[in-house]
Amino acid sequence: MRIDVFSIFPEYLAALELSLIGKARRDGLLQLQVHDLRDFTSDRHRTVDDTPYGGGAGMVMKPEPWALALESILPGRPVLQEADGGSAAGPGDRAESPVPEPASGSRPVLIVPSPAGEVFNQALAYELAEEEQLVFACGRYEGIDERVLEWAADAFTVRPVSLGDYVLNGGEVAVLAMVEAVGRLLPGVVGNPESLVEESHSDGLLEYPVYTKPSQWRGRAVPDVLLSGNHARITRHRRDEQLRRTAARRPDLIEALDPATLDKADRAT
Ligand code: 6GU
Repeated sequence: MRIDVFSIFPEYLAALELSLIGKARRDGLLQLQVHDLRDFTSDRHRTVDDTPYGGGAGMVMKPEPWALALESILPGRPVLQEADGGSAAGPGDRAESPVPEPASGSRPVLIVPSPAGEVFNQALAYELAEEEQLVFACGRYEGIDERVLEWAADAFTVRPVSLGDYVLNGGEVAVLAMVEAVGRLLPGVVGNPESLVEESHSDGLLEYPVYTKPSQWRGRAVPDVLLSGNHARITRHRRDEQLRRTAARRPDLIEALDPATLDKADRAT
């Protein structure tokens, strides 16, 4: 997978050099490039914002730096290329010709972090993990001129995406979260793929509680069943804990469950 991130604070994304995602990049499983949006301005002050039409508080990101930035990573963008010997062009002539589309013909997905977007979740992480190319456009201030999103829809699948119902100062922290959630689903990134199966949200429920040694700690015991060696009972216990915890903390997830995925013992819990 290839990921491009555009931001006026590229240093914010330095954390993507660490841990699992950093290793995936060094191992070539993920090609991730962070770009400074100000490199696509042409005035002395490298201006990326201006006052909003219609008035109101704050500033809006200007459209042209965004267009130049997004064009810079499009495969179809015209580039100067050597003309081949068989063409009418003389030796040493240069002709413009587009970089070819990827073989699959799939369009890059442009993700625009915004509290006004669809809410990011594990299902969307799995969906994005199937894409060849993701592009993240980090807005700051009151957001990006809306025409950029309309214009970009010619070349990208545009998806405004939110982390949840609260407001951040810009998209950078949201990109850290989304790239980590998507990146860990790519083949080879998580050492033991089994760990992706048993985690929270993989089956629509929250994860069961976990314990390690010692079995007695500051007057608190690990549940007996986990020391029993009876794997059928352990599986049932963990499933019950998932259901109890999800009902208590996230009743919305219980409502969204497909009843066909529940067994008789689940319904009793
Ligand atoms: Cl994706 N961006 C911003 N600026 N604020 C947010 C968010 C995203 N998700 C929740 N709040």
